[in-house]
Amino acid sequence: MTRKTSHLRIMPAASYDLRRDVDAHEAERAAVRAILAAVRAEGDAAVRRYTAQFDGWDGDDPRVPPEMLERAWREADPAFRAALEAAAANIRAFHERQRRASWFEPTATGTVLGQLVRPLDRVGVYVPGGRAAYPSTVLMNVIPAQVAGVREIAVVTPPGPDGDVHPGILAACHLLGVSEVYRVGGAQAVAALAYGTETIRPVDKIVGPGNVYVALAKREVFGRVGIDAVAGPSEIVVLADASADPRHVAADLLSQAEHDPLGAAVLVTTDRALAEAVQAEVKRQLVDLPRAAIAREALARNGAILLAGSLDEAVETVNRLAPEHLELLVADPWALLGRIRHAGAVFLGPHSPEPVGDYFAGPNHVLPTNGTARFFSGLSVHDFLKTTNVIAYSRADLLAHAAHVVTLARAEGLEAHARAVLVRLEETEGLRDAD
Ligand code: HSO
Ligand code: ZN
Repeated sequence: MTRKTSHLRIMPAASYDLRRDVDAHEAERAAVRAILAAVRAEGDAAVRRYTAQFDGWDGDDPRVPPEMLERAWREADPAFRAALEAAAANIRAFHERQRRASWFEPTATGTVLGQLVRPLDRVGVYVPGGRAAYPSTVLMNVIPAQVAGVREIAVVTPPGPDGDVHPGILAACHLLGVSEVYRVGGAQAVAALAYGTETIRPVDKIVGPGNVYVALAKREVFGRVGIDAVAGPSEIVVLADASADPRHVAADLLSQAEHDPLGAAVLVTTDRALAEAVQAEVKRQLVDLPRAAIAREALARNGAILLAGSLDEAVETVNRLAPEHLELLVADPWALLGRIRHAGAVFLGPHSPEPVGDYFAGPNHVLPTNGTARFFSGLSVHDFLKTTNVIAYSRADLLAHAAHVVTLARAEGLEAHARAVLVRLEETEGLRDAD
């Protein structure tokens, strides 16, 4: 509307930043707090009221009946079913590699130390509806939980006005054997999962993307339950040299720009000719793109072509941006990989367009956005595991190290701690003088 231009601006690398403000949502935060409090106090009745208000459905049972799940699978296009099955197999195989085993380390002096690795008991997966209703999100959130060994997985997703749910989402649930699916969305879904209602039992952790209300609600309930990293709009940074095909670069930039008007798509290059060719190519490819309006807005707001003076500057820029997705479309991508410090996922070479990772290759597509790849990782099996420390001290070690423990306890003024050790020494003949 106001921004008709499909021009990606060419600018110096140093003048661009990917980070978008995440804390400016005071009005939404107040609304979310009210919803959380109401669901906590009133349970199902409040969930139903908000579902009627926000989704236009006033059904009395939020559970998706088993027949609905089965029908979604049966009536799905066979090609879609086959693609889902193949993708699920790849995603499962990749995540199997991430399993961690409990470990126990016996020492020569008879002590055993270790860690028990255990799955969470019960997890809730939020699957958005509307413009971002993606069956692939079901695969990417549910499969790592299943591989971790989580026994109970509840999916929540907003209904349409008839109480219907996106059939592709239901088909994906059916394929994965998820039978606990609720037609509830927004902050009320997060509240139900965190606090529980008469119908929805509370979970230990809530994962999955969502709009600003969902994201704020997850932050509010964090601590009572676990949450995954709060995902923002999708981002792609392409680092390309003269060897890159401008049509590939443009197509890949648009692949993430079409997600969301707040998405970001950035080319970093040392090659001015490539920069100009990509600029022209993006314009050309936008012409018949069904979601051109969204992509144009994303490019106008957060799109850029960054010219770097050297490959070093290009690499530094990428690390500064810490993008969710990074493509290395350069002559020797493997030579650059060792210098990449911050990115959610890296795609190497001309045959790795980002959507291959979104859907199919196996790695997770739930990745850190908004610069958080500096300290967060993509969703993985580890997000559904936790550890319990194990200490089985031997008599010999207790005797040998008692003095140190007692010293540290007394240094903190904690005499009862000291005595818990000393009482055992007293039981051991001839060791009184140890203290
Ligand atoms: N690129 C998105 C994930 C996605 N793409 C789902 C297509 N469907 C965020 O990484
Ligand atoms: Zn995508």
